[in-house]
Amino acid sequence: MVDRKTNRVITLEEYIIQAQNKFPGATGELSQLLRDIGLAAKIISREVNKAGITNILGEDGSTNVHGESVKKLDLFADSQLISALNRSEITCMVVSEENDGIVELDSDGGKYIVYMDPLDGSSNIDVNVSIGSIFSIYIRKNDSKEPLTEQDGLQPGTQQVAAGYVLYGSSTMMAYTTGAGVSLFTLDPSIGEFVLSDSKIRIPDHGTIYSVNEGSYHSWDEGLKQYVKYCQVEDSETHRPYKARYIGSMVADVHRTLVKGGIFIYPNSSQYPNGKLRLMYECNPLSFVIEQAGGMAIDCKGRIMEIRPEAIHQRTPIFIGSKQNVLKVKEFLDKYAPERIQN
Ligand code: AFP
Repeated sequence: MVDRKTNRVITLEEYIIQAQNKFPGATGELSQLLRDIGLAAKIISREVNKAGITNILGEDGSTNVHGESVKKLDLFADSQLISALNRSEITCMVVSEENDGIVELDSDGGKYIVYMDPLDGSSNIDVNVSIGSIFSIYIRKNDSKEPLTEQDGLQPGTQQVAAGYVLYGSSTMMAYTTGAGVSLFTLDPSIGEFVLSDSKIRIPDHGTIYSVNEGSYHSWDEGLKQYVKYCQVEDSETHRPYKARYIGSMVADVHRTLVKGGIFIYPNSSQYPNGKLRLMYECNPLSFVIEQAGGMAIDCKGRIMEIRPEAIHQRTPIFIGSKQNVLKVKEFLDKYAPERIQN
């Protein structure tokens, strides 16, 4: 996108400052935090792009808090983001997929709490498929003189002050929201800057793509099985059969859903009774982005962002995407499990 007055591209830095100037009382701290994340994202993007030609690919031999093997780039991304956030001393605490407990930062009264999945979809790294970083920002509620605990971070997604993701794909893109729509940036490698691609991206109300790991079909609830059958039936009026697309990197699957519409699903199943994806650093931030773009995100019962978290690494089922598609899957879920319906 080009600035009409100056006829030149708008960088992430400029955009953040312009947005901040619209709020005369703003301290500039949230803007700084977003710029810190943008800087770390550029460094991670550079390493992701040269992963195949350095010795950075592959597993480092350890496992993370969920027992999954840790890839070297995961650790690199984790440390880059933490040190970028540490530098400006406005973030008091980070919760990361890569760390079991909370990570306290060297801030003197810093009020922000950042959740992040530094490199989501990392099992795709070795096969050169898109991966991403996800972030979610909250304000600390209790007195900054009290010692920090996990409780400080256990806030529902509706309390997020900003959230977003960086997608390392055929190009590197960053999308974020502060609750006033979703802005999308593309990294221009020739100038080393994120430049504005869209300042108010909207998800289509209805899409013709469904995205779910169908290999797990037999472990799903009946409602979901019936919904997927519905997606596969021919019906010209509703543009069915829908296309099936599943990358296995939530950021990439949700980004496609944001741009093209449709639905991404990671359900509860007999294998994962509470779903697999993490509420605080995968589902809440991406739900905030999708809702701000006009879409919807629910678990089996209600809105993802209204779930009261009980643990920092909690999991949840998720159905996220275009409004009409999410409402339709909800119809099927409710029909086959009416006891779950929330009033
Ligand atoms: P990894 O980071 O271990 O690759 O997991 C990716 C992820 O958390 C999410 O990004 C995907 O949507 C989902 O897991 C894929 O899970 P399945 O392999 O079970 O389909």
